[in-house]
Amino acid sequence: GMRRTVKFIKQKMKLPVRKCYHAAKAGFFVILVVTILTLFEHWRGGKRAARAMTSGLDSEAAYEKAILEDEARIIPGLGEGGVAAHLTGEAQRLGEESEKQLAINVYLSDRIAYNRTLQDHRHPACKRVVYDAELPSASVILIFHNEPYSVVLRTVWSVVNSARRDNPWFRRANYVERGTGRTMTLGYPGQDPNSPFVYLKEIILVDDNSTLPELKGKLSHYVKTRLPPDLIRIIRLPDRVGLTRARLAGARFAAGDVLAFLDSHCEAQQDWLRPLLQRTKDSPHAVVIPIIDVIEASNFYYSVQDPATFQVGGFTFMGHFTWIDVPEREKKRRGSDIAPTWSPTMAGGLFAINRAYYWEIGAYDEQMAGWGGENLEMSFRVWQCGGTLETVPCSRVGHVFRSFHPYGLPAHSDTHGINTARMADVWMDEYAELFYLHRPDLRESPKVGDVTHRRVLREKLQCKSFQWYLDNVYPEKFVPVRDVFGYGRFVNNASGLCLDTLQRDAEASPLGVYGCHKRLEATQYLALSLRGELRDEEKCAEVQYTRTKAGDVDGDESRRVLMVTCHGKLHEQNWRYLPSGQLQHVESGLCLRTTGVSGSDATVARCRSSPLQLWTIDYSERN
Ligand code: LR7
Ligand code: MN
Repeated sequence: GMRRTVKFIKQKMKLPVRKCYHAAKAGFFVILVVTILTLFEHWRGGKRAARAMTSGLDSEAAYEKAILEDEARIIPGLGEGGVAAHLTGEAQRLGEESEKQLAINVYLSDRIAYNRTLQDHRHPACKRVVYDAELPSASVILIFHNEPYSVVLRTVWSVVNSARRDNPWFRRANYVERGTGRTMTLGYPGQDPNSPFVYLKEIILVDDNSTLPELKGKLSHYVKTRLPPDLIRIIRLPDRVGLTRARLAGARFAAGDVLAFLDSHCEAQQDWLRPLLQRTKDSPHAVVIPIIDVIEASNFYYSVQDPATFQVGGFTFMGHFTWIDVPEREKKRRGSDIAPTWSPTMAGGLFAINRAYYWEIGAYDEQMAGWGGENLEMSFRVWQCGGTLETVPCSRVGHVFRSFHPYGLPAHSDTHGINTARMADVWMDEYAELFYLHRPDLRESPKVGDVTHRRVLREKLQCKSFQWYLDNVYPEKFVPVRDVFGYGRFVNNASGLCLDTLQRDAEASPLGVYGCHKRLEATQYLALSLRGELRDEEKCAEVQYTRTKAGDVDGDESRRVLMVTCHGKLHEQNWRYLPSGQLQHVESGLCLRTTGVSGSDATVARCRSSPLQLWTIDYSERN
């Protein structure tokens, strides 16, 4: 150290030893000071950088300012109670503009209170239901990709407000436990009785890699400063994974006894959670669905026609979810208008399930990307593997139905088709063919990927067949290879043309004829049902006619045949196949014919022996 330095100075500067000591000391002092100053600067700079990185004071202030501006925009009372909200003049125009772009009137949404109240639309009998004081805890999971900011917040607020302990409807709750007679405090086991919330463990927001900036720091800041502490968690996914995997991410994170999923453009009605929790407690293998009400995308009207009637889920072999009326047999079985009602399928976005059961029954097929398919997959799986799917009528949640996807989906990939093919390959057995009839391009396609692990799951859970599902869960479903006298192509003897829906999908479109396809295809896949309908999956051929005073069919030539949604009551949708090969419309007595021109409409006319009236059904014909 010092000694060597002194020696060095002595040699270089040729100074006496004592002076060298002084010089060395001074030098060390300078170096020390400089070092301290440098370290201090470094520390300050580091602090500054760290602050910038964690979106420090500056941006927090900017978020706060932006949120205050948002709040100033809200028009008190607008849309309150769930009534339709309207703006006028320029504001109305801007609203319509935003709806054209985003499928929701976002301009209007930004001006409706995020925590607006809703009128109670529940069936009156729901108010008299007594629930257990102690129920499972719920993790409510909301997933979003580029959803409108104010719409997401309204969803969150409705969940928060419906779980507040000071809500009057909780006062009617059962403080004396059924069975034991113990006096209970509302909540889930282990919950702090002083918590302002009951049954709600957490709300998990899963951001499926949104790109809208307001859904990032500003949303986090809003949650931190305006919503109750320690209740809401935001998971930011580093990649866009699609809705199935976004829900999986939320579920992996959740700690509640029950997972309750919602889309991020919903408003929950009061006391929507308890009926769902009670049912999953009573029947842990029940996957439960609220009644899904319509919130209108253009004016946020929370619309309910009749609280006593609601629909349950059906499906088409094309792989789409449909709404169907509650079947008569089910109305008898459930026993009451507000009892849990079996549903053959679910729409997919709004449901609750016991968390352990969710994993046990196979969660989701994590190879489903984008949008679509997961809803029918889960529906069939739950039923075939021993669970039930039930609408719980005392739970109602509104959902904004949009006319298009405002967000982009993975480029050029038809995720609905691919996901549905994956579903069909695992769950539909031989009926998968009815899907591939609509999507021959996906048959054996590499796009669909490997489904072995899902087949293993099906094996492991010893799930029942799709045939069992059709026979027992959804016997009303028209199955075009089962409930028929004959099905396939209806080939005209004279012209060789086939009956064809000509891809006219609108209600009451005329049925036509077209050159027969080599392979059976969806537009030429028609059936003569055992009850006597000439139909495809959803629509039945019908003839509209009048009679003269004498009882004859008025002007009996060349009436068009229209494809109208089957009503199951026959009447003008009733046909019979005569031994001659003619197809006779029963009520009018007229026979189906064609002029023999490809692409023309099929018609009915007085029955006569003409090969233009003779038809061969080219697949099966039962006797
Ligand atoms: O890549 C995506 N990542 C996402 O996180 C795409 C979407 N999402 C989010 C999106 O922000 C939204 O919150 O996923 C949620 C559902 O997407 P929507 O609202 O565009 O779907 P949808 O309401 O049109 O479609 C219905 O069918 C879908 C099939 O995959 C899902 O199951 C939806 O949840 C489902 N919605 C409902 O069940 C609500 C009732 C509608 C009906 C009928
Ligand atoms: Mn939706």
